[in-house]
Amino acid sequence: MPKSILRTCVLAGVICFALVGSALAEQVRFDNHRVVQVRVADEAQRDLALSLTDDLWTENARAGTLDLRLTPVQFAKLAESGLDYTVLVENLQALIDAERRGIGRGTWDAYMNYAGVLDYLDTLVALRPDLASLFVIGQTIEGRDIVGIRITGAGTHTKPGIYYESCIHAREWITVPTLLYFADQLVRNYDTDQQVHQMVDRCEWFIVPVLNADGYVYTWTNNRLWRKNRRDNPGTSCDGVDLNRNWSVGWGGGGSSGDPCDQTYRGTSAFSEPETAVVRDFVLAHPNIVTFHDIHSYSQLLLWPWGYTSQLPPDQDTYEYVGDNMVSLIRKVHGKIYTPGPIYSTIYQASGGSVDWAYGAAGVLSFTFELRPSSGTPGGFVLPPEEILPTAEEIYPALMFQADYTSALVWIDFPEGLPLHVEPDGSSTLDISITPGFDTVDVNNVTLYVRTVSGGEFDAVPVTHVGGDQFTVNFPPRGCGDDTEFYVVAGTTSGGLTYSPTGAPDDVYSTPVGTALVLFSDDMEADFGWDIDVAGDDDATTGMWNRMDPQGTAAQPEDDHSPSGTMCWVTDGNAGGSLGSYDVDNGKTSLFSPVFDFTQYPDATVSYWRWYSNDQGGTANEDVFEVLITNYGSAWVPLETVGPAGDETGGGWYFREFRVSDFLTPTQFVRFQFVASDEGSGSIVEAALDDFRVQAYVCEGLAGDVNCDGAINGFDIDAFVLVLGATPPGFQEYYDVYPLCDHMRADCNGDGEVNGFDIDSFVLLLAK
Ligand code: 0X9
Ligand code: ZN
Repeated sequence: MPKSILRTCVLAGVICFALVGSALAEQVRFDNHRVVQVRVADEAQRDLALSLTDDLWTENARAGTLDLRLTPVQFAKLAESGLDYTVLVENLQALIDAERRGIGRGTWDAYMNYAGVLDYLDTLVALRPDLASLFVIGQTIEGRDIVGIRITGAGTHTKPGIYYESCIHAREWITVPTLLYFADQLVRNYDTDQQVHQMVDRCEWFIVPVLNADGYVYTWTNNRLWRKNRRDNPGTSCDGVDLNRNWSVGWGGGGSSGDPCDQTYRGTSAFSEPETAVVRDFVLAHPNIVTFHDIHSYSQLLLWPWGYTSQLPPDQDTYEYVGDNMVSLIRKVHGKIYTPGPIYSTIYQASGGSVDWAYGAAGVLSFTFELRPSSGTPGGFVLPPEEILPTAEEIYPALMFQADYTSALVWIDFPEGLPLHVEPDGSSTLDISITPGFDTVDVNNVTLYVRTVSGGEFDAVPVTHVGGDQFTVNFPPRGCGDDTEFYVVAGTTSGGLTYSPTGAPDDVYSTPVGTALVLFSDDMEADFGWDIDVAGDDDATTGMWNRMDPQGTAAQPEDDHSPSGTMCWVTDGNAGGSLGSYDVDNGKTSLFSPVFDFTQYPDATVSYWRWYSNDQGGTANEDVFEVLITNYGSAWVPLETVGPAGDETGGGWYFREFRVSDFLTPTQFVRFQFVASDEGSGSIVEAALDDFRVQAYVCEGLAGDVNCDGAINGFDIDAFVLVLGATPPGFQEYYDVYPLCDHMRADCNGDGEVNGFDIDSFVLLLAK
């Protein structure tokens, strides 16, 4: 439909209904209605509480609380019921009156009525007609257009589609500006925010801020607390169908009602209502849609299927991963805590809901939010306008993360991890795996971008396809001393791009350049100052750490790890008469490394080979093996926790390496601790440690070997002269002859610069 026609009919509709509303209807008032929180101990108390009201506001299934709206008469009954309750709001009407006032004149300072929402969508389209356009998903039961905004940037390849709707429940006003703000950010920040730019190019965004348009208008004109649509149910004076009980998956089940007077009336059949039917048709007509969101208020929850059954969804692990990330992103913005979980167990059973349909029938990942405030907070749906902007701000990064995760064109991973250092001579490789997401990789179009000086230009290095999902690339020779910053870009077969890290080039990976210098290497054949039970709180009764040639059992290694030698640290290396003879029992045993001074080596890494077995015996896979680090005297920080379950809890030597500064700012007293413990009874716990090593990455020691042949001698003179005569900062004349070497090797006096002051030191080095 051309925009002008759409606009006229929408406006005509709004004016028409607004006039009818104000001419005919008295605003429903809520004078002296209370909002109360009731604590219920069991089903019977829950039923009793629900019988007192026809307006359940929300429920905290885990805490056993219900927020209810009560008329003065209903409240008197509650007071007599014997139920335990707290009054949250004494006079709801006063809150509603305050809500209408707004706090200023800014866009997000007050709630917008339906006409205001449509105007705002127009504003966004006018701002960036190249990115945004309006679409009509269908008509409401009263004939209003349900309007959405479609946003997408450059690129004509088939893009992953991301669908959002809010205000399926009319009174949940905060959901409207939350989605409008989200659309606003995508449109307005396209030119200035790398992440927005990439995501807007990558995806096709469909945002429907007011799905229940009739109901929303009605909350402005007639009844602030209207929830359902405006269906005129035949044979009754009760209007409306709960649009979040009208979808086909689980339709008619528990947590929905067949009574038209009920707030959760499901309608006469699944998709009996035009508002749900048109969304169904829209989603099915856009098979590129990969994720679906239905935004509600309130209770500060992040929910996923199922709502109709207590069973966990097949993708529970993915949901938990994405959900945990989303709630931690939300918390970072204004400190608000949202609880993640499946609908059924987190709020209550709700059958025939939108996200169950999106997941169960359309087959896309679906989420539903319950926005601010948390349950038990005065106001509930009537959220003060001061909280509009903070709510919108905290939801934004969570939605971006979710969209990024679910719309990945390809997945870029580093099977060997990210490098903890890069050699200056160009010998360090980066292994990359690229697996299909919405799209597949163009194997000839993968690039490593790398630079040594922060803020400088990136060099593009083509990445080699090894075969299958595997790729590899060498870091080009780097000037020693500065960190290398890098990111990877993978082109896809249909012309998209995927970045790692996602926010590149604003965000980059960073790693020191230098040659590995072993500061400490211990194959455990001799005692280099390890201690056990330093704090004196070990309480294991058997299986304490000792250093020996282990005697093999089904849970303990027969051989240490080192190629030569026989010894390692092990939680009692004796075998004994049975598997459980010398394993860790009844408590913990702790092993402490020597103390290291890292003040000169802020980039130092630690590595070790470890063995852990907890998967045999009575309570298998319940204990953990912990590795911790401290600046002596401060708290211990976890470096890694092995187990309780996983691939590495059944014995076997595994290698781990960490950069110390990723965990703490190193001082001269850094120490490591290895703790094996046995919590339950009956489990077999064994741990071992070998080949512990601390490395730093340095440029010294190489000075003078300017031709990089591994020796300092007369053959370095030509190279040295060449560096001194070359043009900084690139020293190209030198690299033309020694492409894999490092001009900083001519910094013989170690002052960080290459110049005539190095000549004396160079001569001294040659004379050594
Ligand atoms: O009852 C509902 O529909 C939702 N709570 S609300 O207070 N916003 O009404 C919770 C149900 C979860 N959502 C879906 N089943 N889609
Ligand atoms: Zn809702």
